[in-house]
Amino acid sequence: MKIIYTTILLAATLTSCSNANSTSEKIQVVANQEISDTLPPVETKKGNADYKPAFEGQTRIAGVKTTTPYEFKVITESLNAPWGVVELPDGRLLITETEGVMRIVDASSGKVSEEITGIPEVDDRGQGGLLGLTLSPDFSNDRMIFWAFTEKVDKGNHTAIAKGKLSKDEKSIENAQVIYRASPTYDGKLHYGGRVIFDKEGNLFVSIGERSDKETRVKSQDLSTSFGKIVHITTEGKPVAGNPFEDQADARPEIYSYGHRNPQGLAFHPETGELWCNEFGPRGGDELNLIKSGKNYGWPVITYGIEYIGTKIGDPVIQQKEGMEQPVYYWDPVLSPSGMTFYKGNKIPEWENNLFLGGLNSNHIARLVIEGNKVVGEERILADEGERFRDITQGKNGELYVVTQGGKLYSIDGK
Ligand SMILES: [Ca+2]
Repeated sequence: MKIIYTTILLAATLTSCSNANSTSEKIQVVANQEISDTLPPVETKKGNADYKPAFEGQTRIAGVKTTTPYEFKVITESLNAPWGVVELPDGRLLITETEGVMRIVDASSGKVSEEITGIPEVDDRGQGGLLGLTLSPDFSNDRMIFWAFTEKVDKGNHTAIAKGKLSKDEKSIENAQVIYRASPTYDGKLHYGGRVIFDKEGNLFVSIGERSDKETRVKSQDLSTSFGKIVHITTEGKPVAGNPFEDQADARPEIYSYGHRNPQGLAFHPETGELWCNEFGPRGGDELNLIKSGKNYGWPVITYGIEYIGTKIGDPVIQQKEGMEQPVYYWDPVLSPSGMTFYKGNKIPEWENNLFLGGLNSNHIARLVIEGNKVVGEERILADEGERFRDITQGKNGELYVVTQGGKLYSIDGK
């Protein structure tokens, strides 16, 4: 095996006290001077379960190391529990904060806007609140924003999708409307899912969690509820024509795939156009899945994880079953994956079409090299920052933007 030399250079430290929004800015440059294609897996800790993967390379794939020099910096650290980030057409960033606030950040100055008003109230207890967001494909003209949130109602709450227009002065959301509500309502504080993205036809995919409890998790297999599902809806919140269960009497017609636990990451592969999804598993069972119409992703019948208290899951305890999809990749110990994006910039050629997933508990960003719908390499990025990485998106100039639970917004780019 070749030897890897990693150098982290502190390239610049800029501090300004003249502006209330400015922060001490550090730019770190990462340069790896030698390459190797046969590194050991990045995960070295013992797994929680001793289950065997369904195929070679389904977990603990060979490590890889980026050789192109790249840099990262903190744009601001004054956000409050951000959950979703998207780039506006002019390069600024629109960010949700879980307590129910959206703000715009100027990536070049680090300036954070006042809170944007007009957003319907959210239930931000536990894992709830204002969650993922996406812009209308025609945002430059219609200024429409779509977002996921936890809506409080009598006797509980549910994941909901709303839309509204960003006012010309950017101070408010106009005519906010809830277009979709996951069903049924449940009195809990966990597992909402909450990512929303547009497909090429202008419809929305939404990830919805199974609300965590033993009595709700089985609903992931029940097509009459939206728990543990990926749903496919129009911008009016209606089921998309051609959805797989539209003709099944006891099934919700918006369902696209089922058997999910708490899916928080959705992204389309830039080359194949296929939909990928990550989900929080139980202890030792985080998954990356390739989503196909009408398929069953197995929770809670099959899983590579165990209960947090250490007991096994399932009766019988199985990890594979006919008619249930295997994850493309799984993690044990877990990553706690949230937002994710495929890289399609040009400054770091070796990252082309790689998948970047924000890890919360793992305190790093996972970079996955994917070939032929299989993971062939894994690297940990920004692992020394000690952050819980919540969402990651790509700007039009190729830079990655990442928000953390602790309130930071990073940019990552080639030198
Ligand atoms: Ca699964």
